[in-house]
Amino acid sequence: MSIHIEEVRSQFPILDQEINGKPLVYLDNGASSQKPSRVIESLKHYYENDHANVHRGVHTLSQRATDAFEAVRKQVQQLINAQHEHEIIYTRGTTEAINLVASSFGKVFIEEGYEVLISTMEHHSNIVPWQMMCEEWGAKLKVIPINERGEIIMDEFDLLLSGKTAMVAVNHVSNALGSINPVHEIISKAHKVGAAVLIDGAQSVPHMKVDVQDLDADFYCFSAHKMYGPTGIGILYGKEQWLNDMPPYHGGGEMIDKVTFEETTYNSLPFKFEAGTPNIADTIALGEAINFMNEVGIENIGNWEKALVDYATEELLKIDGLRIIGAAEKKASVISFLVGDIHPFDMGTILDQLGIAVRTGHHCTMPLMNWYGIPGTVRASFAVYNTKEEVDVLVEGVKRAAKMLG
Ligand code: 7TS
Repeated sequence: MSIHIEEVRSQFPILDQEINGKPLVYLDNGASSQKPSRVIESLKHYYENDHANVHRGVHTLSQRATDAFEAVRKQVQQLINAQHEHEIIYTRGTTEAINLVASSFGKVFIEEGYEVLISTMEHHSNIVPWQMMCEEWGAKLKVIPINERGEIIMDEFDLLLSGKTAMVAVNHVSNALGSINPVHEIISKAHKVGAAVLIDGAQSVPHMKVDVQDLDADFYCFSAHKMYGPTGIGILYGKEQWLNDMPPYHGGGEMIDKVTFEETTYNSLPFKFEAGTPNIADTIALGEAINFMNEVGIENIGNWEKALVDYATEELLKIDGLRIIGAAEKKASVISFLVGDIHPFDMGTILDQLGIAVRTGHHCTMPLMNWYGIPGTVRASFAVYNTKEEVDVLVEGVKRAAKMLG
């Protein structure tokens, strides 16, 4: 099977518009992807027909909402091949998922002198929560170096790993460079010294098949809004044993078993980590996003995007003075670049005039940009609905902007 691009595109109403008098070319999918009609309609259908609070009513609407809400947990379990449904925790997104782990894991498993390893190419949301955790418990944050191509240097990782390593937290795919990291190897090496591993999958789940059991990941996090789903809902996968041994993150309704003024006992998984009324509508709509991805085929999505990245790389490199930041051997969905000494913001502004949406700046990876000694990049990031014609528009746009600004 391959991609029927017109059929795929026609499912995304937002793409069919002009920006500044030019057809929209949306290449900011790393920040957030657009939504197919079925996701948008799911939100409307839910609020028009099924809305009530979940897990607490005997009435029909509450049961309907609960069934639809819980059915998505099963879909997510299948999407990433988790062993148990209760290992899927609903969060607001990747950021909240990482904060949950850093906070709860830290309380039980981090002591003074322990170490947490992250890589040079982490998103701020996979840096700051660990800094906060280390500060709180007297642990040390260490950074795994990368090479100029934007690849983790595995020999350096080996040197950093020790009996003191309690947690290794790295992304599966870098949002700023597109590098696909060897997480399988990272996990197996970390486990040999008894460390847990959290994988930030915000940029991988939308583009490739992920199997958390095959990876043997302890924690795996991602956001619905980067995978054709709504904002405000994300997933924390955690191995049952870890989640059982970790204390709750937030206190409140839903996460309790029994409450007295003296003492509270906690609900079982996954509810122990889901205090308060959850994001019901967006969770249900995430189910439609997963249906969309499964129907197109996750491998087809990845292959199509790879073809776009390869084509764009080839064509962009023909432009005088253009350099691509991040040339990892294995790359997905992202191209970051600079042209001469043109500031990324200026380039982005002219591209917007031409209807082309890219992201410019540090992409929430300031330490990585500092490492490269650059203020930021222009980033084109692809989704399944992008076309080769759009790559051509980008390339022409960059040429034009370079001429104007150069
Ligand atoms: N981790 C990675 C690798 C990301 O790319 C992002 C968001 C996050 C974590 C945070 O996800 P959130 O859904 O909780 O915000 N990345 C980007 C980006 O590249 N441009 O805008 C957001």
